[in-house]
Amino acid sequence: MTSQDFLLSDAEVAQFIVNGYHVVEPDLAAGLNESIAAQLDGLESNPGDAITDSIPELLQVLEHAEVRGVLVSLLGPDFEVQSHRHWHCKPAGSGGMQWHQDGTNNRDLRLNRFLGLYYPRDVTPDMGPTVIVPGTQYRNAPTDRMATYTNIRGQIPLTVKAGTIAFTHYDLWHGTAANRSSMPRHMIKFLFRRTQDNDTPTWKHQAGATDVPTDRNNRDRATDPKNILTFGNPIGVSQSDHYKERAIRRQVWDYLVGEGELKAIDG
Ligand SMILES: O=C(O)CCC(=O)C(=O)O
Repeated sequence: MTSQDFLLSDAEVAQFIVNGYHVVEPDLAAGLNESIAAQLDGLESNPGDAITDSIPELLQVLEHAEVRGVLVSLLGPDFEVQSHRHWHCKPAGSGGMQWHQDGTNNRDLRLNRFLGLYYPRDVTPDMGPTVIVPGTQYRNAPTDRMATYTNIRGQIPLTVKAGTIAFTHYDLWHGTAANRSSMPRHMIKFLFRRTQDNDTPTWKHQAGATDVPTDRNNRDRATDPKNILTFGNPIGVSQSDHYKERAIRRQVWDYLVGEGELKAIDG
């Protein structure tokens, strides 16, 4: 199968715009996850960006057609795999990591950069899963304030099967739970970047996909992009916040389909 077979649907792109993440479990070569996990177990220090030189098999994950299908869908065919990548090892017994957004936030509606978090070993609830808060990607919060937040409604621990890759919007709020198990938890973080604006959708787009009636009776069960973009509310924000989010989502969608001008996010 090629990456074309794995392009996202309109509904999946809309879900990414609303929730800020998309999870895949590609059918990786037999033994690949086990081999990578064993090599990570054996590393004595963190090679930083050179993790793919230390473990070249990691490149097979990036080259998988399903991974490429997601990247082409969301960033276009000329997407770039950035040189920064990092092995996030949570040793057995290590503590959690506070809520944060990465780096200097993008605040960019072009959906031009996001993360791919690859887990070569099963992550159970006690192994220090990454915890994400869907729908927070358009909200800037001062990191020192965010760090004081505790249980945020709607948070999702990424308890995943070996070989899972979670693609997360660059500005999605996230943290890590403590590892209370006796196993190290491994995650390799990759960064991907758009290099070209879209002038046409780069996923499995159906013309007229958003020309459907608004369906207020099925808000939580929407399966078409228009109603997903309109009614999705992963963390149950209030009506006025939801109204603002909807406007942002429509701008992102219009940008991705190659129409519409981006306005200032806080306008
Ligand atoms: O180790 C993790 O689960 C998350 C790491 C993290 O928060 C980050 O890379 O910014």
